[in-house]
Amino acid sequence: MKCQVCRGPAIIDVRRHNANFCPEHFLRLCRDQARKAIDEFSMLAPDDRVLVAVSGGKDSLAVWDILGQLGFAADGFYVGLGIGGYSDQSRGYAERFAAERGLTLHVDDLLRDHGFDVPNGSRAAKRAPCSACGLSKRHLFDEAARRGEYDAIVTGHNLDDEAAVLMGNVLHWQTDYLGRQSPHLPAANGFPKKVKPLVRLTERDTAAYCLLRGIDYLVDECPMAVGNKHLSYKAALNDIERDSPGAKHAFFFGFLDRAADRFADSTGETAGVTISPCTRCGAPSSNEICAFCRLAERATEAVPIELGRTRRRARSRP
Ligand code: Q46
Ligand code: ZN
Ligand code: ZN
Repeated sequence: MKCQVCRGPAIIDVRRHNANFCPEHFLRLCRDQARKAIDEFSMLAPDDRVLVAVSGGKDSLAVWDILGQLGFAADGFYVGLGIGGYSDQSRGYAERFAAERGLTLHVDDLLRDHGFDVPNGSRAAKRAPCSACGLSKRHLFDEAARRGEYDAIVTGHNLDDEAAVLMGNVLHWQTDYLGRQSPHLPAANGFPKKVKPLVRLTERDTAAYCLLRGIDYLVDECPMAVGNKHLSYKAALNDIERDSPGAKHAFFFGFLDRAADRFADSTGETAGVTISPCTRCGAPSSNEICAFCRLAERATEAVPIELGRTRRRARSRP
């Protein structure tokens, strides 16, 4: 197996490109694909201040590393979700990555800073754990970006993630979600810009990238992901990809090229929804009290509060 660029010994095959690569040229491919995604979707300006949503897993650490290699000034933001040992370990990986490279990592913690965690929040609000978790992370990332005056939030979502989400949205004809399924959501209504530079890379690519770059990441999946429908969509797409290399890419980028525009009018912003500041926290919301504050209220009602305990804000937060 020879590298398609230098004809030296290859260590990885990338079937959707019908090519093999040596370590050096595989790493270059990953950087080039991220650069291409950034340019193709006008994700970032060279002087943008970037906040990376970091989980301690391979995708978020890979995107943080690639952004640095591409010359962007990027800080990280980690949210402790209170999911037992998984959260403790993931925080450790995120902190070590930042410390070893002299990068700035801001840390927020749901229980410490907001009085609840994902398990008790989801129980109290009668929401699936991933629903309570996703809502909390979106809110806290948005708030961190606003507080720290960052221009963009970067997430490590890759092609497998985006194709699986697209499959779920198509299966259920979630037209409002289809209208927003873009790797670049521009800033609007007080929400910061959100971009996904790894949208041209797969999970296998980012795992190989981390291995080759010596990035230590948390391999374990979140224990609360069990039963998450996206995992079954990913498995189905992997089966299709095995017989049809490039199918995932064609599915997702074909949608963006040929169909996404048709759903643009289905998004909340153009469907007559008014956005105003949440009366509790000031975050932009379509309700008087934003979804996060409502979740926090229900979740903290259900949690016995220790006497003398005050909710405090972390000094390290931006
Ligand atoms: S962390 Fe949170 Fe994921 Fe765990 S509870 Fe679900 S959404 S699976 S990215
Ligand atoms: Zn090579
Ligand atoms: Zn609020």
